[in-house]
Amino acid sequence: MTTDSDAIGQITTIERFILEQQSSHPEATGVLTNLLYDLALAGKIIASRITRAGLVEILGSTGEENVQGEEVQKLDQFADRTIYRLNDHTGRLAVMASEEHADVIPIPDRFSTGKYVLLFDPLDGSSNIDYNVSVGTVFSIYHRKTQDGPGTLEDCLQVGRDLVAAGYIVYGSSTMLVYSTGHGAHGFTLDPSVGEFLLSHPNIRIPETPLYYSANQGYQQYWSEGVRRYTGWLQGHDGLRKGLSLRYVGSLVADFHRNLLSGGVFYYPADTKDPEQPHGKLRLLYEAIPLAFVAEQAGGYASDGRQAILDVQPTSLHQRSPLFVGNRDLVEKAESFIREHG
Ligand code: P6P
Repeated sequence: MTTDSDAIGQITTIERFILEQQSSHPEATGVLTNLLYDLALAGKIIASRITRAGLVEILGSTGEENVQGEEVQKLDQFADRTIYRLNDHTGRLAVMASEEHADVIPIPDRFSTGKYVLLFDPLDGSSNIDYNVSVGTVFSIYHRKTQDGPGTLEDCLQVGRDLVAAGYIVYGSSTMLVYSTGHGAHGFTLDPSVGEFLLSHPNIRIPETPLYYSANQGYQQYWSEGVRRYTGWLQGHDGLRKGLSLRYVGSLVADFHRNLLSGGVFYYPADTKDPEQPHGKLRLLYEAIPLAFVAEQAGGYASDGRQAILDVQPTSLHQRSPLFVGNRDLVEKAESFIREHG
């Protein structure tokens, strides 16, 4: 006979899940586990503030500009400070880097340093904040490369293949945290009534049959011939396949997350709209690489149009990169169009 308790699906908090993952690694010391806990806590705090954004007069810009030359939204600053304040004193990190800071963020001298490096985009898509469109936090975690003392830029400029963990938090109709430590991609949904992230999407696999393509076709005139032909192919213009539907939120984490669960491809290609930025708008270190890691862990793939994002050697903290990410066959098709037509 099935009792009520049998009928209820397993309820696993992210803390329990991370601990269970740690237990399968005898060498684990718990430092990474605690680092992931604190990122989940940051997500809860940021989610709480975003949910109330319209009520606490936090909307709007601070009037300042960040290193990207973009207006800093107050929620950007709040998210950035929240992640920093949860991690500056724990002794787990050698150094941090954030989209909101021009240089690496050192651990204050009064605190000890640790073996991990944390890179993050505290609130991606922040230009959408005032319109109540989903935004997100993206993070990457590496082992430090330098031996000891304060972490350096070298510790931050690592290829994605060397990631220890990466993930994102999407603040949408619900708040979800998706992360991977290289053993699959797993999704947790925040239950605000108890303040817990509960396992809702174990072992995410991108569906083999894609539904959407996501790109800002308003800039099509600035794309290469290969990318324009690729877009036509996605739309079914060659008659060989049914066209995909276009879905584009203009918030990377929201677009990525939807395609990860529905199947599809997101791309922000190199373009000629800004001669200063020939490699497109997205940042390699704390946007493309962590999302590429999650995508590959879910059976997908990410490319800059010519090579795997996870194989690109970063050379500067805020460098930009073209990004094609989603179903492997769709991303590889983009590479072949670019190879053939530029
Ligand atoms: P566009 C948001 O500002 C962002 O950095 C990403 O979240 C998003 O994918 C992209 O820019 C949207 O850029 O040029 O299409 O408005």
